[in-house]
Amino acid sequence: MATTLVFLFTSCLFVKASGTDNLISDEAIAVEFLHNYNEQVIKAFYTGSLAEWKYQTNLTEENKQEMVQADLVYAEFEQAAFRNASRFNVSAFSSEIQRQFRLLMYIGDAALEDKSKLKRLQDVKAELQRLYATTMVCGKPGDEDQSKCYSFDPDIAELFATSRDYSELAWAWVGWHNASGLPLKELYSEFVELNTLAIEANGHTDMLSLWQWIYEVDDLEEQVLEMYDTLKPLYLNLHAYVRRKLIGVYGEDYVNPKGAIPAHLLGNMWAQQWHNVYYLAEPYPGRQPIDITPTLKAEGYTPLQMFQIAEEFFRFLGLLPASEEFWQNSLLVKPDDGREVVCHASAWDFIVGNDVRMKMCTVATMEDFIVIHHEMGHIQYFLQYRDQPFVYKDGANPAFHEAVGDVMALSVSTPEHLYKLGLVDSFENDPENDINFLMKMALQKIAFLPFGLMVDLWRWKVFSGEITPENYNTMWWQLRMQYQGIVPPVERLDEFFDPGAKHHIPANTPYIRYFLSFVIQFQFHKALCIEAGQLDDGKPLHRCDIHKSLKAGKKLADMLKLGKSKPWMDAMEVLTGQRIMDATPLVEYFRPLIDWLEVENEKNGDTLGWDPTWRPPPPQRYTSTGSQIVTSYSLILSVTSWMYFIVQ
Ligand code: X8Z
Ligand code: ZN
Repeated sequence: MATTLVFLFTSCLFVKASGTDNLISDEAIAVEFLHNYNEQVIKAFYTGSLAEWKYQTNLTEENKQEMVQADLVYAEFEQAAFRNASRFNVSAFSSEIQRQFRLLMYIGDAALEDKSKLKRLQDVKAELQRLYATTMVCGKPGDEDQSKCYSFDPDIAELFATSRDYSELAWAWVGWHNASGLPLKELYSEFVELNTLAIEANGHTDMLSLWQWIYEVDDLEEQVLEMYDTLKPLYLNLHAYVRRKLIGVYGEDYVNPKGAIPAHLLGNMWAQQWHNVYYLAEPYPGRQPIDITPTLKAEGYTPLQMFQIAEEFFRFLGLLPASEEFWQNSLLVKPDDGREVVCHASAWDFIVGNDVRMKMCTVATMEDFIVIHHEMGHIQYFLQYRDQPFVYKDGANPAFHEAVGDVMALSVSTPEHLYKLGLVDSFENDPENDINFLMKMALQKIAFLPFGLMVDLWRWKVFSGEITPENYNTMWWQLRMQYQGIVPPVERLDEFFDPGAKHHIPANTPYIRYFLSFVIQFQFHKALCIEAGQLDDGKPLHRCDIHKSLKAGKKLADMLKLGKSKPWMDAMEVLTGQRIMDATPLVEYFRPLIDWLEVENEKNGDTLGWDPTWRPPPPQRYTSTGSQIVTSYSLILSVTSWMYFIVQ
């Protein structure tokens, strides 16, 4: 297959170039070359994507081998494309053709010419994904059968979202971090070495410099740090407020009024979004309901119905319907036929026809309802730019791709919209209900910002060599402490590998895209609300719902259709009239809550920030599995089987 493709690809060019060594300056030949490339890359990409889908939806050794082989075939195709493209002198071509060449000539891992290294890199990547996705946590305290094990989706995720038991949460936190992260450590450092070779072979010094190239800026780190500086006061206020509320549940011994927050108490394994602890942070208890999980469960909503609701929202904006292939080929629930799958939600563009798919182990919760909208945003982008050449079938920048579905969710999450959907039984716009709603949104959006930032601050330092395997974990926790103000429930020294306990590290999915998306989605939201006439009568931004606005839908589609054909500043201008990523609309959206939090924190004498030296005491009941060694700050427990340890 590969040889045929490569031959076709090169022969077409050689006819025109007729054996000369000189670079080709004829733009007409370049256009024909790009045309041929587009025809052929689609087939090669499709074959590779199918193999990857097959593996991620059935993590067997056989499927892994098949995928690695397919990756190598695709790499050969890309190498040939690169070689052929190098025969052109692009400098005199139009900027549009130059852009296509520039994008085509970034070939990722395929730049690694040493075949055995390339194969090893693909093997390591596939194995990292499998190890993470198949992690189980065993030996839950209180379980009669101590050999019973739990996977993250749905068991551990649900425990984290619902438990208020300090020790049980600590068990799940330690169990997950030990079982998922630790076994990846060595493989991850090998991955860093090999991937660095690929980055260098593409002409970049390190990962940050590669990503700056992708974002078409030369000061990405400075830009995001500056952006975070303007948003930090919001986070500090939210942090102080939630910390005080946590003290109300767990007491001052476990949550220190001036300390960082224990990482396992925030309703999410990575403390990245805190909406699951809304119950303790609700500013005005007993007001209008804003959590639809009870309704989804009580009324037995199926994942398919949840997807249909989301898809309808897009269609009612005049956007594209999900394709037949989407409904036929997607995996919307975790298979119960014994297959092991990568459960972390993802959207896939197979490029050929309208073959777009979703892979998600959906459960009936509000969290998943929001994730569905997020993923449907990716699907919509795929469909909108389907007529662009291959190299432009991408977001204007990666953050744009992440923002589309979240923008929809900003409208869908409003109490008024949930009421329209029949998912809450009452709604009333008043200032106290607004503050409750904004608190819920802040726990999703503001709480995320420092995590969204620190993941890649860590990864960039790993790939620049500043962080080495010996201090992977210490540096991870240093950044977690510095930015998020959280502390692990037990000491985590460098023998552990806690970054590996987060999907995007073993999967090597860049993360700064989410930080930026959480900022620009409010820019997009505001622009669409203006277009929908939602803000005309002085309605505040957080109450805007663009539901059924064809004008807003058209404006969004105009931007999405561009794909990556223009620098992101141009795409941003089409939708917002601005050429920068700007945090002002986010601040405007949360303004009533920010003012409320400042007053509240001051009234309670809360100090913003945290003392980085404070550590939580060991959990009262403590447990671990197998021969793992769990180190706590004041107590070292070495366990051989399972242990359910009562300290007091
Ligand atoms: O990974 C995702 C999406 C798929 S692109 C579900 N997100 C990040 C995460 O889960 O860590 C969305 C928000 C951040
Ligand atoms: Zn996404």
